[in-house]
Amino acid sequence: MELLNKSFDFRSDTVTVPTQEMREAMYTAEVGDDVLGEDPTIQRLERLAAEKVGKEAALFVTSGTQGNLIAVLTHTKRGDEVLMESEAHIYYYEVGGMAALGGVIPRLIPGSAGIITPDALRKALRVENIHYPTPSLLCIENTHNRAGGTIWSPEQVKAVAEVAHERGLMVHMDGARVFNAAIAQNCDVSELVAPVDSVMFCLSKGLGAPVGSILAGSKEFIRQARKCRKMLGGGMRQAGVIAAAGVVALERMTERLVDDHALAWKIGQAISVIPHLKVDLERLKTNIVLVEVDSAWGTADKLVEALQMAEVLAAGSGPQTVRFVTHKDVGELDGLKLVETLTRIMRG
Ligand code: TLP
Repeated sequence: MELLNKSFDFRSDTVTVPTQEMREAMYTAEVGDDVLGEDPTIQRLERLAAEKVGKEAALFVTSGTQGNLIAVLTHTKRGDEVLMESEAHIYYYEVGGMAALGGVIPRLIPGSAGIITPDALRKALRVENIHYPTPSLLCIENTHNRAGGTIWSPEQVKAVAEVAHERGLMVHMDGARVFNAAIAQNCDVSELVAPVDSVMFCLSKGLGAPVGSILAGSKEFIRQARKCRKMLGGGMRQAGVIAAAGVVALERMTERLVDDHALAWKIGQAISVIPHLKVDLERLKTNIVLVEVDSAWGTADKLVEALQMAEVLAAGSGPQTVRFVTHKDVGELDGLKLVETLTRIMRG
């Protein structure tokens, strides 16, 4: 698709482009062969990332999808059962990688706003029986994408992790937007991920880096994950040129996520009074605004197309759901343009 005007691009925070500071850091980055363990910029990023999330070690990976896949492959063996919420990104949007490449079977637990309760997890964990696959991993998602950027609190994470650990499962957090989750509830990201064995987070979403994600966990887990990344073709040689932007993302871009949340809230409130559109403001805690389109008016696709004609880009998230994501490359004026355009379309 030809990009009409990048200022009105609400499809995702993945569309953010690197800042000037990132570009300069990339230009001057010291590099080496990372497969041989010789890229100083990647080493710096991995140390910084591990420190930020309070884990022993971290690994720079190509994408969130690769980070999640490596976590599943490292924590499980073929035939194992992996538990997750029914609308989990790992299940919904990652091309079935865990089944195709890991040979594991997903077991879906219905959640509320993307959150699984300890009771629901207990019920899903069956008592050992010769007929059943062996459950070995629980994946949770914070923030939860398809639920609308909803957040797990540190207590909620701790409660399900305790149940999983009691039953001998490992716990992985798909924390693509975990810095959004932390800042939205004013807690430290390390507190939020302390109960989990591994966490993946993306540098290339709200934090604005052009490429890359981080997988963090214990030293031994990361040693195995590094080997797995190599197997998947993710050994990236002089990738310090992109890791340099990741360092800037972690040092400079986490605090500004509050601006994305404030803008999303403003947009959500304004949309909630437009005819034929509904927004669940209770759920709107971070940078994802989910909007339900009244079927009497039409479908989500119809609305996305009408917006596109007016140079506003959004994404469908279901037959009647449109998603608007705020990020560093959209501001108040873009939000205003979005709301005005929606008002005109729905009234027209
Ligand atoms: N999500 C993308 C699309 O894949 C839908 C988006 O635009 O929101 N976990 C979560 C929770 C994610 O939201 C995403 C990306 C990923 C993992 C995968 O990250 P990438 O795109 O880097 O592979």
